[in-house]
Amino acid sequence: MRIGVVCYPTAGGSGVVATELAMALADRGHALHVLSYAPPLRLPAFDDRIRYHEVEVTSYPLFRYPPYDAALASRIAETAEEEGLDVVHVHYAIPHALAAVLAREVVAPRRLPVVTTLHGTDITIVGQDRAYARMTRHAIRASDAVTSVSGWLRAETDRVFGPTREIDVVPNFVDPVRFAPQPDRARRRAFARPDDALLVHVSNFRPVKRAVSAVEVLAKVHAERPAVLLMVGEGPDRAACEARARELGVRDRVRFVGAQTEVETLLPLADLFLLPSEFESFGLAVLESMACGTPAVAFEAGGLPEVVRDGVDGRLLPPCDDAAMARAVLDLLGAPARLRELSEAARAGAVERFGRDRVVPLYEAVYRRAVGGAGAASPPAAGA
Ligand code: GMT
Repeated sequence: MRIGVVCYPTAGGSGVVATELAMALADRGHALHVLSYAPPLRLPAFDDRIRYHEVEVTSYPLFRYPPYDAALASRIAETAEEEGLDVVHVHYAIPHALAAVLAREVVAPRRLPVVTTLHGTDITIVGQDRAYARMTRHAIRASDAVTSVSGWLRAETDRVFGPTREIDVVPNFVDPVRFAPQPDRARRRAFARPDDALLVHVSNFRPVKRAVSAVEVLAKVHAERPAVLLMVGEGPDRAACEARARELGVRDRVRFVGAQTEVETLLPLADLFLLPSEFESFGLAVLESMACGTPAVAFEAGGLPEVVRDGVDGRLLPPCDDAAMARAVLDLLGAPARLRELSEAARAGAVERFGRDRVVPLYEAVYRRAVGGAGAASPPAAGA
């Protein structure tokens, strides 16, 4: 198939899933066209199976807000016509789904089925904002097929917008070859001494991630045994994390390495992954860590219980209980055999349940159905 992929280029999970999916689909023989306003973080620069189409937004003194949605819709329509797209798959509802639905209308009578994947904050935070809610609901209904990354997110979509239509759950996935345990732990010495425990946190440091709590947990752990926290990523709360580390006297124990394109080289070095998010619709960073044999300690919130099985391949604690998280980390660090069991189960579970060869065909099935013409949900009732 000739598949258009629309996503954000930044370090957020939706852009990462979109890019990983594009690479996996190219490996399976499809022709891929990625549309965004900048090259997505993990998009390979030299891969002629995946063409990148930049969305250019022209500014004009009249515009206080340059109309990205219109520019994106134009680019989708143009790419569909020039490249003969069979389907366009948009990641993150706002404004991508709306732009794709508009492009579909523009290219008619040529068919352009729209597949929308809901990732999380497009429903749980931004999509619920009064400014966007009605249009988000409309775009979901008008898409030819809709997927969500967890059962929890599907239920949340129904709760927020009312049951709008059928939504398929297609979970996040991981490439088990790139994301794998590294028996050679020599690189770990760049961050931690042999007697240090090494904890890792990867996120975009948005408030929902509660990244400062990772520093709090590190401080509590380090008070009882030497530990280092590796902070990977960039975002609004990064400076607050650094300030808190200084206040708690553990600044030299927290290593900030910024946004990294190859997190698979860092994740296997750690003993545990800390994810103190208030909630996650899925938790892609956790899955990637598990595939590397680094189990996660997180909260029982959102879709995380669909990824981490408490006591089997990680730990899930009561939401926002940082003290419980620190206790769980100390317990595991103090029981190396138990930690090893969790690590092995995390790797095995990630590969068996969320390996890319298991999940990517589910997207292909959704495309086939959309192309086959199952069609969008019936138009919303007046006033909906
Ligand atoms: O929170 C982020 O990292 C951004 C957000 C996004 O859509 O870019 O991530 C969401 O999508 C990921 C991929 O599907 C999920 O694994 C994350 O759990 C989800 N984030 C939240 O729900 C907070």
